[in-house]
Amino acid sequence: MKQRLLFLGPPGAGKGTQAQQLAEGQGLLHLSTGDLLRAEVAAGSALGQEAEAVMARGELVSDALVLAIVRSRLENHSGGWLLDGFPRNVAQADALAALLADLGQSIELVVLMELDDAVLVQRLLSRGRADDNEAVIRHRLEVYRQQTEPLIAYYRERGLIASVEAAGSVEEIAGRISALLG
Ligand code: B4P
Repeated sequence: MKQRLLFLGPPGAGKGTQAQQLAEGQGLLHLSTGDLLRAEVAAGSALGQEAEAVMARGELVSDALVLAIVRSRLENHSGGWLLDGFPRNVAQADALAALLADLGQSIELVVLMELDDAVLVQRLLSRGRADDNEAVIRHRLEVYRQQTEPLIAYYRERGLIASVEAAGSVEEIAGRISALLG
């Protein structure tokens, strides 16, 4: 089974939900930059204070900050991993490629979770996290279209993308994903 995975998709597509379940089942390191940033905010660290206002607006935290978090986790880990919510733009994807080259590793598959905007907005509104009000959700979708969506072409050119329809129950979607992993 593929062991070095990246989950890509709009906010609310269910990346975190599926990534957590798959990582637990397969014994992979689950690296969610969103969760790691929220943990820093909760701890009140200097990094968290820098990230908090940016996240509340639905914008992307600085590449340098996110990269430092990912680098420290991947450098100290030897098994498989699943990156969830990272990279979020082409600069982060290039930095990840450089980091993986340093570590002598490579991405085996990019799982692209696809879902209609109307369903995304509904899911996030019912979750109700601090950054889940309608205006901020709409802005996060715009940021996704402008900054993250270009990664679909980026990874498609590298032959790594596999798309998954992200509508349906959590179990149905998990089944579709595991069918892709071999
Ligand atoms: P993230 O934490 O990555 O969150 P997300 O994209 O909003 O959600 P995700 O797709 O993981 O959906 P989930 O499974 O939770 O980002 C939050 C913020 O952090 C960003 O806006 C940014 O500011 C910052 N950030 C993170 N990474 C960054 C980076 N690399 N660079 C810069 N900034 C970064 O599911 C959503 C909801 O749907 C949940 O309530 C879930 O229970 C529900 N759900 C899931 N699957 C479902 C299903 N099949 N049916 C019905 N509901 C379902």
